[in-house]
Amino acid sequence: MKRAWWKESVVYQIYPRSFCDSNGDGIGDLKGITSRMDYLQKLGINVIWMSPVYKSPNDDNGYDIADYQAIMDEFGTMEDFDELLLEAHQRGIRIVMDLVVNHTSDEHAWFVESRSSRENAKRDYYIWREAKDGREPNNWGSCFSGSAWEWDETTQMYYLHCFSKKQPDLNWDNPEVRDRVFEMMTWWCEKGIDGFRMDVISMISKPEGLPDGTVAEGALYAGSGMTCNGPHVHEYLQEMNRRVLSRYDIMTVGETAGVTVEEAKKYANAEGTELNMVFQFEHVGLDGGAVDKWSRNKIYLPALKENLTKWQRELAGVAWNSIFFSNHDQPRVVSRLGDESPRSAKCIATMLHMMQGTPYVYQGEELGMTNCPFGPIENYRDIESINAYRELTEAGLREPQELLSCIAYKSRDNARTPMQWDGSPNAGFTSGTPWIMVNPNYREINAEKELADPDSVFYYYQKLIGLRRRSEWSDLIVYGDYELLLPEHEAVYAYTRSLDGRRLLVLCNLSAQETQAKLPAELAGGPKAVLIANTEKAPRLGETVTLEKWQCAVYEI
Ligand code: TEU
Ligand code: CA
Repeated sequence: MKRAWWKESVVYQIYPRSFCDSNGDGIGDLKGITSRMDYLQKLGINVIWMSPVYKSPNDDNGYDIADYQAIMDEFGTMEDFDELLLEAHQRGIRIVMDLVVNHTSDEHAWFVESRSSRENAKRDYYIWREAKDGREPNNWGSCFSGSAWEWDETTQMYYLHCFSKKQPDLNWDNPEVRDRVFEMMTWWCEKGIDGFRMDVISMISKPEGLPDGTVAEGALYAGSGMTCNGPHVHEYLQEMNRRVLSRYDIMTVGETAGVTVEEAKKYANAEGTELNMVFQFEHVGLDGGAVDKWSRNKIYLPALKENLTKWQRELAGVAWNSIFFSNHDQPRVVSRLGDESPRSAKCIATMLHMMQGTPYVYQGEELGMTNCPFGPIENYRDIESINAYRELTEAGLREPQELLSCIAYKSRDNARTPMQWDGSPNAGFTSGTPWIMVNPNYREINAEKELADPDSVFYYYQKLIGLRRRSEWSDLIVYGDYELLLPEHEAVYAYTRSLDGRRLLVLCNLSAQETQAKLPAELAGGPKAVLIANTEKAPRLGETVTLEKWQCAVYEI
């Protein structure tokens, strides 16, 4: 297994809009992030991935970029960015930018030109089609409801937008588009950034002829799966790698919606001809509904174990895993897999952080921050939730109260409430009026309180990160082989990690009930060491182990 710094890293994702507001306008900003750099260094992470900070009208909170080489007004200035980069580097923390190049904002200069006339030199920077029988060119739906096509009066044609109508898809088949994107990426690399997280990068190559997709029972349009892992996607990423990525010591992670293990072996191949790793979404799709994500299904643990084990086994030695359950698009994992108790937060974290791959900690996850009781749809801010509520209720496809309870459980806004710094008004996030409601539990769950409590979720994450990055078990945790135990057990997630004759046993009772687990005889002996546990005493190992609710421990055996 080839060593690499990005394999030995722990990444912290910041959603700048909700992290820390330095000027009282209720919106997080770059100076706010810089002011919290010591907190991040204390946690022990060594890479920060920031969601987009570029100029944007914020139709999708920065994932609609109007100028890739300018900073969003609300977030500050390029000088503020340079200061943040320096402060991070001085602490040994690398900065990974969010690269959103499947689409731009409709306010980007390229699109303003492209839509001005059919003959404009930049017309083919985007995907324009004539109406078909007087309507949209195909039956694709936008991820944010409605058709994926928007009619443009000026030039009497439709343009494609897999997300909001203010996020027109770039035409990656046009070599000029690739040139412009690679020039911009080079500009950021020359500034000294340390990598890219690539937004929906699996969608940049559309299927030939843009054919209709299948409209699922209960849906209004064909899903975005049609656009994932398209015919030229690997060709374009290999070109990006040759022309930009391979020239810098940077880290790259693809957000590859719809990726399979087979595709991931190409995107994240060990030869390094494309990206270092990818985010897969099968595990966070296990509690989806029949048609879309709006359900309250719970994830069945054996199914989760089977899926994560597939990814651990299949990529071992041929590619590299990212490990996450939280980000700005996912509900809070302690509400989704746990019971919102600190002990369940630590148990989930242990299950994830002891696997092979690069772990990603999402802002507030290290505190055990939970989903937020938003209540009425008016309290939501996320375009995905608001549009889904309107479309599905107006079409009579979902009953409003039932849908609202599913939105409460799965909305991306659950991850976007302000970071809870302390028990002061607005959780210390802002001295102004926050752009989105603060979770009412901020007095119980906040960084200041947890920094004063040695038994807090924060210090548990600090210890987990320390074990991976700076301990005698680091190589074993980063590079050791993964082997699942007890595949059928409905409460316990147990696995081993092995390297050069040393072995770890990870035991997590991911349930609210005490349970027993039978261990293979050779694992039942007294451990050489207990690396970490979320209870005073780790469970005693034997043929049968009794685990309290949400109890976990990691042993060297
Ligand atoms: O997300 C892409 C994506 O797959 C999301 O639509 C995800 O499937 C959905 O939000 C889950 O409910 C990326 C960004 O992470 C997201 O924040 C952006 O809204 C989206 O792309 C468009 O840029
Ligand atoms: Ca601000």
